[in-house]
Amino acid sequence: MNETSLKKKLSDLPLGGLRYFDSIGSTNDEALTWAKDGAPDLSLVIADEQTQGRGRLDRKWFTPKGTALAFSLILRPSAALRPHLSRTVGLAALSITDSLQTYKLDARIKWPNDILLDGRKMAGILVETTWSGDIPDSVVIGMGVNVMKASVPAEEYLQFPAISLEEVLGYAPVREELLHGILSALIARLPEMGSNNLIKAWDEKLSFRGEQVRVREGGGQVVSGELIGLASDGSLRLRDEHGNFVIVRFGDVSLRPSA
Ligand code: BT5
Repeated sequence: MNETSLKKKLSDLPLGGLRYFDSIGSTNDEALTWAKDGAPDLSLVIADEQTQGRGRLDRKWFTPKGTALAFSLILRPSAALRPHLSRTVGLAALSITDSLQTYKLDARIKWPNDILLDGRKMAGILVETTWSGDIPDSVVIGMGVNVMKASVPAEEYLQFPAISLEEVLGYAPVREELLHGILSALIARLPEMGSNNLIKAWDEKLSFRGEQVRVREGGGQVVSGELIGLASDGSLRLRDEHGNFVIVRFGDVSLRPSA
């Protein structure tokens, strides 16, 4: 991957700007700084390697050189889009699952931000927002996608099993082409952000529906119940053992071991 080939490959997309790095700490950090410095809508930061890639709650994301996609897209939300920003992670997740249809793969979304193939994590999403007072000024959508086998970290670093596209397909897709597919799918779905179509499509791709799950919330509490689906803002709905509906806004879903 290099800057010239990337620019050529992405030239038909309405990107606001592009910054490419052979190696970087985190593309999300670079994108947040660029956003504060006035990056235009749909500006892209991409790197061939990350040395300080981040997940949620300061967890690490591994991007070994030349093996994966690691990029961050900056959105400048219009006033019409702002009420729907809690759906951004769904937009991002769907852009990956949509683009994988090109490879005839039915990827699933482990709420909120993991993309699964064969029940294992092949991509993760980190959405971060910059604010001007109370108004969201920019949204940075970071995505890490395991393309080659060598992108998958050793098991001791993982809380959940991981996989690469190469392992599933038997070959590694060209990273620039995959990136083009994800970005065009995301841009195509942007007008749906305010509509129920987005929630419906996201809901249809959820993994573990109808199963008994545990969700560890940001604060550490654990909620258990049957996974029902999404609320209209993208929160997760469970039905607990008393038959009550419970809404979870942030957390990690895992299957509940059967007693
Ligand atoms: C995520 O967090 O899954 C969000 C990952 C976002 C990464 C992108 S890469 C471009 C941009 N720049 C950044 O710095 N970040 C974004 P979370 O749900 O918290 O999952 C993190 C967990 O995934 C870690 O604790 C590991 O167990 C596991 N993990 C780390 N690297 C992995 C990989 N390459 N493949 C699969 N699992 C991984």
